[in-house]
Amino acid sequence: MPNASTKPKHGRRTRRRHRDDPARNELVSSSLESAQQCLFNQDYGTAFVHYLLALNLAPVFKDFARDSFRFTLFKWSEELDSLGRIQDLFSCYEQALELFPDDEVILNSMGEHLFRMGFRDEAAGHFHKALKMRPDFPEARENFYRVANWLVERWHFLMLNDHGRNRKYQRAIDEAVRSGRSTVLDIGTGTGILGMCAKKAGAAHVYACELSKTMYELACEVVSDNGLGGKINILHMKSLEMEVPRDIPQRVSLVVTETVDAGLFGEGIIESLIHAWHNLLLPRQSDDEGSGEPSATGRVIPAGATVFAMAVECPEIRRHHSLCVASVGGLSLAACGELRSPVCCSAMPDDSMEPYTTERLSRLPGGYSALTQPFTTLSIDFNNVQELEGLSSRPLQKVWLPVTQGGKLDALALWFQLHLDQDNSLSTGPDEDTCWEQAIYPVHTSKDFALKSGDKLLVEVSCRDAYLRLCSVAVLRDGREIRLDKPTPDLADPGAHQNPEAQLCSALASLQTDFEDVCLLESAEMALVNNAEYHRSFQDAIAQLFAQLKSANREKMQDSSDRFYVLDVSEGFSLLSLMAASQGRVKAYSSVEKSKQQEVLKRLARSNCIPEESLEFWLNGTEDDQGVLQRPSTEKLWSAIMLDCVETCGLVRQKLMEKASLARCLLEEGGRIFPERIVVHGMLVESDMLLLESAVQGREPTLGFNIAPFINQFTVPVHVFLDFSTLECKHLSESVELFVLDLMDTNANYTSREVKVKATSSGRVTAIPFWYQIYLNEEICVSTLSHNSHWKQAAVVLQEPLEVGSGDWICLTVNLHKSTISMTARPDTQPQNMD
Ligand code: 44T
Repeated sequence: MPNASTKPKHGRRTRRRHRDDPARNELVSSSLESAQQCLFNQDYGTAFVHYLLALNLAPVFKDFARDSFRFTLFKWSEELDSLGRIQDLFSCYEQALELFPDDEVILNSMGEHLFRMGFRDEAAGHFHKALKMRPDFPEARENFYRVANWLVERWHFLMLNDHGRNRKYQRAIDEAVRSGRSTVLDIGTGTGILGMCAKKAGAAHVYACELSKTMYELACEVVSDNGLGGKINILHMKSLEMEVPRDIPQRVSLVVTETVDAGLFGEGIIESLIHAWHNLLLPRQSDDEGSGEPSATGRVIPAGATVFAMAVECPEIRRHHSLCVASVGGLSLAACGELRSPVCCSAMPDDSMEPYTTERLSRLPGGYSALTQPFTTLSIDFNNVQELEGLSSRPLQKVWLPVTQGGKLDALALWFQLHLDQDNSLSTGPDEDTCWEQAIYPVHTSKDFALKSGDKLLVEVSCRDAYLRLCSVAVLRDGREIRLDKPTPDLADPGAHQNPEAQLCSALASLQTDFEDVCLLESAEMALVNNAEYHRSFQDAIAQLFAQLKSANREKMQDSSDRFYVLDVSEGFSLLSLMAASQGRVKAYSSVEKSKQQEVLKRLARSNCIPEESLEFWLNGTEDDQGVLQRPSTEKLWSAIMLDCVETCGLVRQKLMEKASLARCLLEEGGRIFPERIVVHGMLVESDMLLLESAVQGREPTLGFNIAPFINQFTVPVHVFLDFSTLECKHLSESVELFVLDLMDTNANYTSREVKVKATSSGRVTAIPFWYQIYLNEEICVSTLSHNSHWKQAAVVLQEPLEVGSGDWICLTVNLHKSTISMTARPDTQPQNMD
């Protein structure tokens, strides 16, 4: 650590004395010299210490030594990283930033380390600061774009753009403040909007709390820009940690909050409100009852909620959460045990499982059908603390729902109405014109089971560990009960329900045996396993490659010990190595890391008669990333390497091209990389929806407050996880080829390309959705846009919409920088002769 006493204090006198101090000057120059010598000898640790000493003693040399200092820091931190000395690595960066607090390169690099260690928020803060220091710093910009979605989640834009919602909150707050509630706490203030509404309505004291550091800083900026700086006291903390009088001087008469997620309770509103009623709010009933003075009592906006749910059939949900295919790529999956997503709401909650996921039902490709009427699952009064406290101890509620339409029971969907006060409420229902998603509780039943009209579905509703849990338990059909919480509903014992104890024992037993066999896959991995077309394409491409290699090496293949070596470096679960192994005389290496998933592959190998030694796990025992791409053994090279090139979110994987270059060097003669080429396609569209999700729109202030310029700093140019097939938009062109990435020949690659696109309708180009044709070889191609793909699409959202008339030509500049695609669009002024 730099010694504080060696730092120049203040004033000119001190500095002059330093400059004139010969012993000190001597030390500085000898330290700088030693630093350079150590650098030359590649002794980065010692060089770093010398630089720290010299530059702390003589800051005048900082500019002169900046580049060498950075170089030393990066080299030394690489070494510390590879030695696993993470604490030391970060303390070096901290010392470096004490010396160079505004150095964008150091900030960005520290952000990258933080990111790799999983500290996303902190990483993002560093990228953001680096970018503020130098807005044209491309590395920091790309890093920032990758993390901006976590820092400021995209729904903030949707909520601020939802004028109906904003106005209703404003009216409810106005009314409460006008009726005398003049001390207000905004829990989870986000951009500060509800707190500002309270102040504007005339509240005497407004406090706000926010747990996210980025949102807290944003709220502070917004509030002070709106002239409310000293008037709203914003705290960077979770409401549960707040105390009177330590954090706020007095109890408040009004709490306003919108800490609700699609499942209502997922943001912890129940716990927050119980805590608020006990610690932060005035009691609901004043001691002096009947005085008619409301300011002595406490109240919450929203006052309460009513929760609804219904059973749905939805193939899109099904293929993301359950196994829907019996075989893929020539492999029978009969022996794989139970494969399903971790989203599961069982009677016995488990940490590894999320009870629900969220979707906008109206936007799911293929749609959905309601199998029951919506039913009221729960009503809750946020102004009644006893009710809030009683929620988790409420007995399990059993609801028998008449099935109104036959179909597969894929999920229960849940939404709610939020009663802000008596007059204002919001609905998050699937038929509403809102930005809200619904909570989806997938049902993992056997493949062939379907509900029939006239059945009765038994749903159990409970509220445990802060989540609302919905569990489809049984179906009553023709007087017989079919259990759904067992693997094969048809085998259910109709008498079991008569004895609750016996029922519990059998439920426990079935759960225990189940878990032995259950292997969890993320929903995108599940959709990939269900994608028969993807596996068929790989199967065919591998078979063609082996046939080519065999005919090229006829003599070699006569040697019965000779085999093809295949490496699958897919991220997450993948069946590709097993498919390759099933083609015989192959040694296939899989990068699947999780032991449960490896067991599934081994089990499938046995059941598909693939010799055990044909499949190996590549990453077993290798700790670092460097080990991922190597030769199979010193004397062997790969016949095929399968690269996972596109992320589920619709972006090209980071470092794909670097990986491809490395992979090419590890191929035997005639060996291939799969895929060999990726063609990016896109289309011009006009989509207001994409704009609403990307930035606060319009020049009008939000409820009279200036918020947009602050939150819009977190706008990113590429929107991910898009479902292009259900995006509300107007197509303004045909789909066009935008870019080609050649993985077999990097020399063929370029980093920028101009593409001319003809508008087929007139409108405003607001976005360019894009997707990929992944060529495994010349003929076989997989599209990330296909309806059964596990991939979503991405879209470039233009900063400024571009007006086009039908027949106009638009010139797109497409850039690829370190696997990141960016695009700009401008009217093409050159006359076209190919019209
Ligand atoms: N998402 C809705 C959730 N917080 C909305 O840090 C609807 C999602 C959504 N702060 C699509 C559409 C929509 N103390 O900034 C967050 C959070 C903060 C707290 C202090 C606490 N106890 C909490 C709890 C949360 O509150 C803010 C809002 S929470 C979520 C709101 C448009 N996808």
